[in-house]
Amino acid sequence: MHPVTSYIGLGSNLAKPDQQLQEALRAIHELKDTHVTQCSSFYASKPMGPQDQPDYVNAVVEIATKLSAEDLLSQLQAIEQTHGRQRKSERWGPRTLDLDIILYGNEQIQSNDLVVPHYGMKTREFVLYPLREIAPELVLPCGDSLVSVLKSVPKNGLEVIRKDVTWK
Ligand code: ROI
Repeated sequence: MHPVTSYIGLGSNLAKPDQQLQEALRAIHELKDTHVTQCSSFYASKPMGPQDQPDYVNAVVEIATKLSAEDLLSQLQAIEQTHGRQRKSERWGPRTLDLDIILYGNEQIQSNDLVVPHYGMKTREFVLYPLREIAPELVLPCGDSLVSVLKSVPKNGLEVIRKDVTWK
């Protein structure tokens, strides 16, 4: 299989979020048949959902992978688990590490456990701005350009907290 370019969203707002993202980045790079090719800066973002939780740290990484989308999902879930994510009953509550497949090549996928492009990507500033940093020319599978989508999404306080992130 030819490698596919995929974008993964990383988020954390518990237990040293910056460190959670850094470790996740290394773990993604070490996945079989997968390499990190670019990573955005780390951003501080206001929580979407309940406001009585800490601010998030978010980033987007670009990978080249030979894993199928389903295999990639299960590998990412395994990384979330080893980083101590506890799934809580509260909807949209705080989390130690969240890894979401934002895009997988130009594919549109809708299965029981996977929807790609990520259903929230077009409204989430903490996905779109980091993505623009590493893929400014991107066109989504629906045909919309990233730049056009961004026009209707304010930054909502999003700010860069770390540049020049490395993963090796
Ligand atoms: N809010 C922000 N800012 N960043 C996230 O990664 C994030 N992830 C979530 C919810 C709870 C929706 N809110 C978020 O899952």
